Amino acid sequence: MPTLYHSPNSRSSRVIAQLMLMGKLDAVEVVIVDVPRHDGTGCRDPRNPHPEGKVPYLITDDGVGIRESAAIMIYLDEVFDQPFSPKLGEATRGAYLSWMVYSAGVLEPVLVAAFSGLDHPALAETFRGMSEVAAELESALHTAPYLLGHTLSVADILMASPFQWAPHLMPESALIRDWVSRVGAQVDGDALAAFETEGGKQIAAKDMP
Ligand SMILES: N[C@@H](CCC(=O)N[C@@H](CS)C(=O)NCC(=O)O)C(=O)O
Repeated sequence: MPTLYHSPNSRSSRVIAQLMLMGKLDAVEVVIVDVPRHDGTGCRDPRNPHPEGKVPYLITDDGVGIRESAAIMIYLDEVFDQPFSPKLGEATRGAYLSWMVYSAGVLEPVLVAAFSGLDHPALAETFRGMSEVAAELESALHTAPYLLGHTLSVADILMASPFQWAPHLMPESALIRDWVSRVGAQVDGDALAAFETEGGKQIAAKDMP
């Protein structure tokens, strides 16, 4: 069974959301770990094997460590027969891969620059900015409810997640706002909240195996 290192209300929460959507939360061992938080709480957890103590981190059945949310989400979707991604050879496979890599390679740095107030020509030259991100999302969403068309994919779960956690970073766009709500509504919010609360309690009590 793969092992997922997860900290509640963090970037690994989107992997938990994916597992819940797939009905596979029980097929992965989830280890709750602490991480340092921006507000100064939390700390690096010695039990987390991620080379920098980050989450998410996945150890496969073969003992291989996978880092980066996009890689972990692609891997888990594939391990469980791709319920939320186009199969090899399907027309939307390329768009799916584009969104998964765009999330880590463009969206994340652009969001970090935006909320940190960083403005440097090299950042704009390399990644562009929030207006280009908004234009990219809108061009996919103006004809369909999800990024790949009429069905939810892992790309929606990953790309929408920063805006679910930080709605103030969401571009001013009804198309994007409605898509973020639509994606959020697919996940059982109560079950996810209960899971996160339980994980938070374990960390608070340091009641971790
Ligand atoms: N690009 C990575 C980012 C991982 C990341 O920065 N995770 C945060 C949690 S939201 C973390 O573990 N922070 C603890 C630290 O930086 O030590 C991914 O998406 O997997």
